Amino acid sequence: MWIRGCVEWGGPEARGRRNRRRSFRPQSVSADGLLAFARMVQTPTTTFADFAAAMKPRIDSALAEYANPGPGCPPVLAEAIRYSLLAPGKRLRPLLTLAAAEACGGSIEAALPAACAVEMIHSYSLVHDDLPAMDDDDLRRGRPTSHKVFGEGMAILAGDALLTLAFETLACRTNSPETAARCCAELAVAAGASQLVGGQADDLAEEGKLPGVERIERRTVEEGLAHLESIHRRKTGAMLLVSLRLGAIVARADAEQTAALDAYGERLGLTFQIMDDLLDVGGSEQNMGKRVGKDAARGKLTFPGLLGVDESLRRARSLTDEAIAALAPLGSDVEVLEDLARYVVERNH
Ligand code: GRG
Repeated sequence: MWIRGCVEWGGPEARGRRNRRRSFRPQSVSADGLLAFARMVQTPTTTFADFAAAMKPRIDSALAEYANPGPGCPPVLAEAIRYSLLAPGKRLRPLLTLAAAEACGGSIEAALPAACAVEMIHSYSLVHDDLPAMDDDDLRRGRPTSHKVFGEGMAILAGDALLTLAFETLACRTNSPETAARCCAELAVAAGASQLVGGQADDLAEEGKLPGVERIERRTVEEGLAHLESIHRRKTGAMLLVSLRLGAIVARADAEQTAALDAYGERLGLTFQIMDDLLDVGGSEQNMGKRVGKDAARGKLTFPGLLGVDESLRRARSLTDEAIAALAPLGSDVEVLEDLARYVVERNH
């Protein structure tokens, strides 16, 4: 099962899409659409909320325990690593790992190192994404970004250390060497050049931030959508999907269970990104803990920009229904994953 995943994810999806300019116009968003969106994001869910409330302290204390570099690590580097990793994030990816492990009959305890490893990669990607050379942000998780506090050089190094710490955590703390090796291989592909990093590169190219790489000209909404989905399947979706797959590996899930989680994860990833785009339009900086309204200001390729708020919401809801339906082969132990999918489409941060 994991080999199938590696082959699929390793495809050269990103190649050959550069060197042209894009030319669609972002849509403006209607006040009614924004109002419906604002009403919707106020509805909290319970089952996932209970699971998250119980699991987040365990995730946070495991992260704090694992992120203790040895004596060779300069104190300020250790501080920068812990500053970003232990900042108050939603912990969505580790929660996915734990919920997937549980849905496949595995134990939370055994899945904790894998859950922390995905959060480490996620944190590194946020630290690097916030740098001036990338998204250039000064606020993340309600706090000044790493480079604002520690300087650019130290923020880059903290990100590098988090990336390698993820693999050290998997290799040294997972129960069996075989499970550790499978998890490392899956995570390396998801975080690598064809997925997370490749999606980020195409996203930066889209914004004209990679000198020498021209933006692609897309004449139709369909072309824009296909490119947008391709970016987000890699940049955002791959890490959500691998979070589920690591839970499945640790729980020794069978092929049918893994396929169900894949189908769920692919839809969840796209929904997450649509909502992220919508929250950039209609969310609040206080709830999000980061700047909002940046996408429209930059004329960025986004779902609400291409489809409008109403159609983006309709798609997110329909993908959520599909994600929940995809869980059927897993049987009855899927309430948390079902509710998590609803949370993603209802979230306000
Ligand atoms: C630097 C290789 C590299 C990749 C960066 C993470 C990322 C790729 C970009 C961040 C920009 C962004 C807003 C992406 C959209 C989806 C996303 C990853 C949002 C942040 O994840 P949350 O909402 O954050 O789960 P918390 O802080 O709650 O963990």
